Amino acid sequence: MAELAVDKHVKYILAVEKNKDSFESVVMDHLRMNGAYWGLTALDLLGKLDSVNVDEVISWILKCQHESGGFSGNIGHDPHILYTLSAVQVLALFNKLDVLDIDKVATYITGLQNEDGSFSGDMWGEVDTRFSYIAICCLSILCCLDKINVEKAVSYILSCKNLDGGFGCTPGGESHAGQIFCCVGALALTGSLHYVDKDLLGWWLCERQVKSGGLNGRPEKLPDVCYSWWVLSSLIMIDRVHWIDKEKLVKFILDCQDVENGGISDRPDDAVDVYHTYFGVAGLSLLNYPGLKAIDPAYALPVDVVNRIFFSG
Ligand code: GRG
Ligand code: ZN
Repeated sequence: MAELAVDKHVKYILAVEKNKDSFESVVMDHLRMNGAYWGLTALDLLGKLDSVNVDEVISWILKCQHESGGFSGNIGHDPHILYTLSAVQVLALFNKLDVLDIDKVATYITGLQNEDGSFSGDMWGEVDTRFSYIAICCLSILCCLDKINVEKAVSYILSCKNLDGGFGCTPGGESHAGQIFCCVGALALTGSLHYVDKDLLGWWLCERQVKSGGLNGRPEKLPDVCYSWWVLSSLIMIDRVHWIDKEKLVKFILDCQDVENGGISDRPDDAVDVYHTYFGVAGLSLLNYPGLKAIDPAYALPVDVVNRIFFSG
């Protein structure tokens, strides 16, 4: 079986980060904050975070913060909860959470909770269980979960649970692996996993594995490397990861590498991007692939980073 081309992937990620005129950088301009989280977390899992200029990254992140406390995807754009989590995660990676005015960030997030416990993504109001996860994950990293109504947040998430055991983006929304990660992650971080029927959900999730070994995001869809994260992390959180064939999944992810130029794609022979490179590496980390740092399935951060946040000082 092919091996993980660690050095090639490191080179690829560093090149995308540097080459701001590349096609990928241009199309990702408005969500550079997410890109920074994907690329830098992948580098950390690969053991190469020290090849990055920390001060440059931190000063750029701070330029993306708004008066409201929220962060935008790039300088001069509007703040959104999506980018706020990425900014906080990247600061956590570098052990630089102390540059933040924590109350200010927490106030921004708290202000996005609605009466029914759900969260909007920004001032325009779109509601989605993705934003519930993000709010809970971000506040938990900042040790401020007590600033929101956790009970209502949990009950909103539970109202998005379907008869098949999965979760959707709003009540009645179709089960989708990405939304399941968000809901299970939020329930895990709030100590509420007992509300999940683990066997029923575990069954739905393990049925996502197709013949090639890859995972899809819902029935009848094509496999995609990013579901190695969304599905696998959920299975781990509900303790049912032994229900899939791990070896076949490792092979599927490794088959999606560009072994010459680095990077990982969604499916074998497709074009690589940083997003799938991150989720491929993160998936392999969840599968205990040798040489990679372990990643926490709920925080989506390296385990040593999570331990540093909660068990140091
Ligand atoms: C910290 C890891 C982390 C995440 C932050 C943004 C977010 C929280 C979660 C997103 C969850 C989500 C909805 C992921 C799914 C993304 C995806 C691949 C969507 C594609 O959906 P379709 O329907 O594709 O276009 P399929 O695969 O169903 O054909
Ligand atoms: Zn994908």
